[in-house]
Amino acid sequence: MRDVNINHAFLDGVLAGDWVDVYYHLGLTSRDPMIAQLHDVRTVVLAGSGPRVVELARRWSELRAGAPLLALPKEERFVTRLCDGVLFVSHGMGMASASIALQELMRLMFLVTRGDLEALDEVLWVRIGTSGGVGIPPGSVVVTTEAVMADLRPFRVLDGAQGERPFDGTFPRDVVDEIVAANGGTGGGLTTGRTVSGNDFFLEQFRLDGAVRLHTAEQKDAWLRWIHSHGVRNIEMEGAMLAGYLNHWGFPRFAMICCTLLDRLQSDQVAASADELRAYNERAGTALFAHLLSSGSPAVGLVDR
Ligand code: R2B
Ligand code: URA
Repeated sequence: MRDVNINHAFLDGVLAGDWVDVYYHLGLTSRDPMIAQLHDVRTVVLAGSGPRVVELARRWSELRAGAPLLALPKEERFVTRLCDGVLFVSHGMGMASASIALQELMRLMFLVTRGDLEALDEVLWVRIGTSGGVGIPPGSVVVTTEAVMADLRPFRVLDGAQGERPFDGTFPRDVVDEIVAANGGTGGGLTTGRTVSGNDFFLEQFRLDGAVRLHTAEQKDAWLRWIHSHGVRNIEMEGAMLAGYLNHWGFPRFAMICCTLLDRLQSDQVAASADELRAYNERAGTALFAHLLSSGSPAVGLVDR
């Protein structure tokens, strides 16, 4: 961990019990009795939608001999399921929403590990998502090596009048390789590549079908070919921030696994049928579970059965 970047000024007082941390959007506080249930969590799985979190957790429970499922009561913003050492949390759409979930979860993981840097080093974070593919068939699964914004520069936040603060969007290569290995290598619909994280589904992804349209078909085509020539294989809306904040604290183990719903070189509209979408979504989860069940996963073995 990069201890110097952890907000000790606030978080140490929470650990000491000097003040309470309110994880407002998760509907939990650092003094909630529910915290005791979270001490074994070493894997946090993030996904955009609540129903997808429920489905992922249900599948994980099935794979773990029917391990019990627990939920945080507040579901207004983010849906949460806890099952056998894995905390599943929805994060909504876009970096603004996902950054709220992530920051509250980083604080929560600091609390449940009692600020133990070695325990924090063990935590695996994985976002399971959907995306638009770039030059690969719909239904492909992309394991991200680096996430950048639409200009191929890293995620950054506005620092008032001081300009921008950039964050490192690289994903740990060893985790990428472990996921690929657990899934029998690349090919067969699984690939690695860079990912663009747009701040908008339409404009920053160069769609021509938004209510507001900025680009011509030629500009869209040129952008897609430009990002493809720089190794980008898919486009989504959270990865660059996710990697940026996790790298800031120095977490060594995190990944993003996204299925593609369409090939953006072919179309803008997501026209796949409900059955196709379900099958595509399932593939990213299957790739995650293959990894979690492969040896060395921190989640497995916490509960003996
Ligand atoms: C992928 O899909 C969502 C938009 O449809 C967004 O959350 C993302 O990253
Ligand atoms: N999610 C995105 O952000 N873009 C797509 O094209 C599909 C899913």
